Amino acid sequence: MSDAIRRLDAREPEFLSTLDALLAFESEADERIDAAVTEILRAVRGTGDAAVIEYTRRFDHLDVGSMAELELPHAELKAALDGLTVEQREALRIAADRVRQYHERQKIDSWSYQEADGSRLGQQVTALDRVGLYVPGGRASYPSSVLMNAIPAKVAGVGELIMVVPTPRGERNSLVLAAAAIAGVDRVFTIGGAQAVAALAYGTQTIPQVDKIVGPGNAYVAEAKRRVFGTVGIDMVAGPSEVLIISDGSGNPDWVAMDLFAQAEHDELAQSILLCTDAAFIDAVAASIDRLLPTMPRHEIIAKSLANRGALIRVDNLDQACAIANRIAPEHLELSLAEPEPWVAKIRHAGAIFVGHHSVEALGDYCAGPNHVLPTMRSARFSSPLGVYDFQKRTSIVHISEAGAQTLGKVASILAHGEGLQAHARSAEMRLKSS
Ligand code: HSO
Ligand code: ZN
Repeated sequence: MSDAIRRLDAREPEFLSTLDALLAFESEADERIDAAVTEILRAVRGTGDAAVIEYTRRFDHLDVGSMAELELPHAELKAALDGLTVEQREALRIAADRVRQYHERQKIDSWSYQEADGSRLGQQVTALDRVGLYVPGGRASYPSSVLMNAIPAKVAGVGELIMVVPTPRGERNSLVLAAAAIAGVDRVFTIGGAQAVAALAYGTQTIPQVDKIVGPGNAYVAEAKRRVFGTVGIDMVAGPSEVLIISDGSGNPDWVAMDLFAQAEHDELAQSILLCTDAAFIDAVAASIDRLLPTMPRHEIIAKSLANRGALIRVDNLDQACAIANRIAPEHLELSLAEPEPWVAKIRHAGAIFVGHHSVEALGDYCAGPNHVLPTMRSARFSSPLGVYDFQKRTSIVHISEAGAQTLGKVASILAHGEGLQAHARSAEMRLKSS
């Protein structure tokens, strides 16, 4: 029997505490990271371009004389796109179009309503002026994530979208640059790390200050984003990726095993869990894992991830599975069920729900249309997928008529006196026609 992944039984008394321990994930507070980020933020704030150039030389082994050399002209993005195979270019285009169509529907519009006395109240929606998009270098540099972050920003109408991506020793990822071209990114700088976050947050002589920074990054980037929050907005600080599959045993065990692998191959800390009502099917999935794992190029990462944080869990029935799913609040939930539709509404907490045997997470990761930037670490209890609304903001509009000022003036005056705020009371009372 497979020892690649732990087996649990939800009917055992210790189950919930075992589950909670498995879910717990602490991003370790590292004092060295704190100290390094403090220094980098201070230096970039102080000397701008010069500090960014120096850190880029030190950390990315890229030696340039001026910041202008770290900006990629549009022609280079276009060249990256032209250099792809026809299939790659077409696949990126289809994915981008589908993501755009989906996100178009998320746009919120301004609204207002008029009251009987002629007063008008409303909400005016505007896009952010300027947004920074961080794209990591190295293993987790995903062109699909460029699309998922950049397209909602563009759909919202963000004025200028500035991407930063480290290119250690000048090595560029042409799929990432091509995705930036397709998504309509306005400017690209080949810088990374905490220094790139600082440059976007504070602005330098060359890099304009942005209003919000989105996109994933390593521990230094995450810490830098946390620290500049307030000066600029940030998106969520994401944890390792997670999938939870609920099965009634009606699926193909190889498919389920591969879906668990797809999450596990992201990261040794990624989490892949199966909840299943059918003991024989769990055995079949375990056998599929054992057979398929050695065939995977990333088998080492997958094996570590499954051993660290994975589980095959036997449940009594689908109601119990849904209750456990809501406790886990997973980033991705697959309903691998013969009749999945009735169960969708029973899931209250999940970043995205994939309904039925053909709705596999990998499609959502690339091209179904919804965003793949989703709440992790149980934050689906209180937050939502990245969307157009993250790049729009709202302003309240108050237009009170003379008649409205009479009725509201009296109400405000009473409440202001109650709070001991005389100027508030007087400024409301002054609008009252003396009666
Ligand atoms: N599953 C990841 C997104 C991704 N997968 C990018 C492949 N590329 C987090 O939702
Ligand atoms: Zn993925």
